[in-house]
Amino acid sequence: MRFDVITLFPEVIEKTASMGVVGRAISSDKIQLKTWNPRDFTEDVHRRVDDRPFGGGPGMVMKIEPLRKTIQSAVEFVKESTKVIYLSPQGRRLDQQGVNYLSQFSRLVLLAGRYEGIDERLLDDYIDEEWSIGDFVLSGGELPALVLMDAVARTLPGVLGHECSANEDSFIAGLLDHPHYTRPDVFDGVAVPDVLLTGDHKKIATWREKQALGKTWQKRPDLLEKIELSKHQQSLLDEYIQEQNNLKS
Ligand code: 4G3
Repeated sequence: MRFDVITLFPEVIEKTASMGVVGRAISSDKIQLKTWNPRDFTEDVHRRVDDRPFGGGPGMVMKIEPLRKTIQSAVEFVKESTKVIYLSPQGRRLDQQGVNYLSQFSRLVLLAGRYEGIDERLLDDYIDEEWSIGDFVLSGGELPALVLMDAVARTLPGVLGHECSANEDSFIAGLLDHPHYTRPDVFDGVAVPDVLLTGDHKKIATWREKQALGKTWQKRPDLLEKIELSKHQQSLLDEYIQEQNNLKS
């Protein structure tokens, strides 16, 4: 999969994307990444990329012409069809379902805005989709672009070490993740759950599913309303709730 990121801060994108899971995906050519700086598409001596908003008020707006040229150059750089995505608080809220949707495209151009955003006419004519990583405002779209790239990259075949680990993770099945433990087997007097030391993989899988259901019920009950539990899952959750009640009384 190919990402082209349009940004006034290409180093932020390149440095961050060079590390960890995404960095390895780039090194092994499972992901291609190129950054595009609108400042390189200015023609005035001052290389201006911002301008004052019509109607007045505080803050600046990204200049329309350098951005249009940057988007067009990025889109035309490879023949492959592409979706042009703008990261903004006004966009569709990104969740794992949205991530899976975006991962079907072989190429995404991500526009990371600065200042108060971009001219509305660019949005209408040059942007295919507007996405948000959450209901808060940041000083730029770079972190949202990195968040989107990371989440999409993890869904691509061969990007995670363990082929199936993306699917077992939080949210993929619509549930929160189960708890994790590592050595030592007793820490601050608290022992690891016995079942995890039995080596009985079937029992461990059942325990983990029950924990995932229980943690979701405790911390994010809204997620349970969105999915249909199997009979088996419902009885695991019932057991979990019963055990919680027993602990309390
Ligand atoms: C456009 C995205 C871009 C308009 C970008 C601010 C948060 C998100 C920006 C605007 C951003 C998000 C840049 N902040 N929630 N800042 O995904 O008002």
